[in-house]
Amino acid sequence: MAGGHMVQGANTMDDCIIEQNWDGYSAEEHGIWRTLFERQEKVLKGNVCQEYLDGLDALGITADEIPNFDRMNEELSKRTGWEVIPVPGLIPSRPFFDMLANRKFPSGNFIRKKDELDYLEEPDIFHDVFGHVPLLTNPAYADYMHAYGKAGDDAITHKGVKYLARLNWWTIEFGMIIKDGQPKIYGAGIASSFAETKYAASSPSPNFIKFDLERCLRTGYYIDDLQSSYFVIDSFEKLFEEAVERPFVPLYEQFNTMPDLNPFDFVDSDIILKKGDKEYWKDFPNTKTKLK
Ligand code: HBI
Ligand code: FE
Repeated sequence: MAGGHMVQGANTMDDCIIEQNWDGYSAEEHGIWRTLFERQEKVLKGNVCQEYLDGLDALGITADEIPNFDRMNEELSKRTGWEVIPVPGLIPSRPFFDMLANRKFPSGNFIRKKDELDYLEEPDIFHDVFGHVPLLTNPAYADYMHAYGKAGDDAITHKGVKYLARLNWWTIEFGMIIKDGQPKIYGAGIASSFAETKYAASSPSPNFIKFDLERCLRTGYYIDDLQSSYFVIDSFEKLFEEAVERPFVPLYEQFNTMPDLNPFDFVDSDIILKKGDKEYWKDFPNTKTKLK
């Protein structure tokens, strides 16, 4: 998730970490979790990758209540060494990357209000835990997230955060994976969003383009609307291999001298898996924000 205000002035991991205070959640807040969970469970069925569902199961994440991080981490750390750490919201890039580089996933400890079920600025516990955490039980995806975090330090030093944020967007947030010839959901921004799940799963509008690392590093995105294109990986193992097989810094230096790409117009190197009819985007640019 991007957008929203950062935790001001925090620069080390410890500055950003707070208590989850699980006992402090009200019945109403557990009720909002249940509403969101049951709504997503219905629309994700048949449209999300099996690895995601296996993760929900493995961690005992259900509609019944907001997950308790200590309990969830006992199982998660046994499987892939990851643990979920409560933070108050978006945190600055440096502690964000440092946490991922230490297999710590920062999750908001708050849940959205009833009147903001469908869009909120800051990643809340439903976006972070329901969206991101289940796949951290999958070893290949967990290794990818770790490699992604470790790339952060160089990105900050070499003006590459903009590119890493795009890679985050097109994989961790809005990535799709091919299963039996069909694109299935794995990105947290889709899995935790009612509208985007239905749209990615069944709208004729979006393009589906084969994942390519350089294409994703160079392709900007809009934070305030559904995607016009999705990038589709073959497997989490291949995504991890692409992320670690060569250094990113030379790519940042090369891309800094080249124009950004956008998610609407194809480029020659694109392997198009499915060309959308762009119906949803016919009056582009209908977005209020600029390409990031
Ligand atoms: N902070 N809590 C939180 N969650 C995020 O996903 C996050 C963040 N800070 C920075 C950030 N993401 C992005 O800038 C990175 O993806 C580059
Ligand atoms: Fe997110």
